[in-house]
Amino acid sequence: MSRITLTPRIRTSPFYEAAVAAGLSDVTIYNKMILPTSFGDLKAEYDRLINGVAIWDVGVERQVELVGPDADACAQYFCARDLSNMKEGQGKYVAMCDYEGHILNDPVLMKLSGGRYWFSLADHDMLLWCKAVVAEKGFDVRVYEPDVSPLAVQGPKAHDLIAELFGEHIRDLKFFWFLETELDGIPLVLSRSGWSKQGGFELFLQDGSRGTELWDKVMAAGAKYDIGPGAPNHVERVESGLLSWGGDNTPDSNPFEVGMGRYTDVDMDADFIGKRALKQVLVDGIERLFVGLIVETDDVDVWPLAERTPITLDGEQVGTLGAIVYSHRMGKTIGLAQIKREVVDAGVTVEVTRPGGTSPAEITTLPFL
Ligand code: THG
Repeated sequence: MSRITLTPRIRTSPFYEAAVAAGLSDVTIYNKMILPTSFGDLKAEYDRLINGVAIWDVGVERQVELVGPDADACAQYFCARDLSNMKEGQGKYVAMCDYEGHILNDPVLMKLSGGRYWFSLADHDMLLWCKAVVAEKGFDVRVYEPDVSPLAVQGPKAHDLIAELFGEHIRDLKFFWFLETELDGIPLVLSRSGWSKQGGFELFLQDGSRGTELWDKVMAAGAKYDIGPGAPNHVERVESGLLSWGGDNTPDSNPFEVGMGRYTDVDMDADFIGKRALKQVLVDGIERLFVGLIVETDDVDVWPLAERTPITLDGEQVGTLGAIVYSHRMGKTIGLAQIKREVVDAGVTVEVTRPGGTSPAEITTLPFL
């Protein structure tokens, strides 16, 4: 076991001090920031997410803001999803690709008032990419990282808790829609979103000096629901088939190979980065699919997976394993993988390399639950 040395190169979020005070035990690095991963009892954190309500510091979901006369056109140029019907107050899950059609990120894009957009990003250097493209294309927009830090409140009791803090009207908020609001003078955006399928919200704090204050208010209101600290839950997200960009996929993956085909509109009128390459992918055929695996093993000690491992068929590599967990609800060990299309279509049993050994695995569709 090694420890992480904090330095000014690695940013902490406005909720970091509150998380440490709450007993933070494990962290990882994400977007060059500290991402909490556990408070010392992974099973209790899982149970709280499935049955109760949990609070997560996800300040690592860094924002890139676009603002200016060309913001609509610029946002569209970055996204492989048709944004023409997008409304203010709405978020959409989008793929951002490079010119070869490889996916660079899978953010939630939010359309705010005043012609602003936020890319709420997964792990990559997207501010650099966005600044370069905007400058080269001559879009009339400002691109920068605003003072915004998401705090997730997830689980079946999140709705009652958030209704108590913000009012009953929040129950009408549709999935991925949001309100620009405040909590006792703390400016924030309240969004019905989050990296779990258990329901919940994200509070996008807009004043980095008030992280502990916001955390404490949510904890105080959540006490009667037995709220507790947690982190983006690896087991639940595998069960739900939610993509972890950069972990589940190889760097040369296109959106069709990470399960984002249904959010990819190559036939729209507007141009976007990677459009020509993605059209060609559909002509040539999609080579790999993002699938679930049910792994035949009694060894439940399969976490963490420190690197993607090969998946083989008759000794030949046919895919890569990106995640493997023991599912408490299924009572099975399950994984997420990219596997060659013809192997998926054949429905055969493959062999996975996992922490501790190799095991046969059956291919299945996502989500598991
Ligand atoms: N919230 C916010 N920003 C984020 C994440 C988030 N940035 C990083 C990362 N998570 C981005 N990745 C995802 C992946 C999946 C989903 C959201 C963000 C998600 N997907 C649902 C699904 O696939 O079933 C719903 C998609 C849909 O119906 O449009 O929720 O969590 N702010």
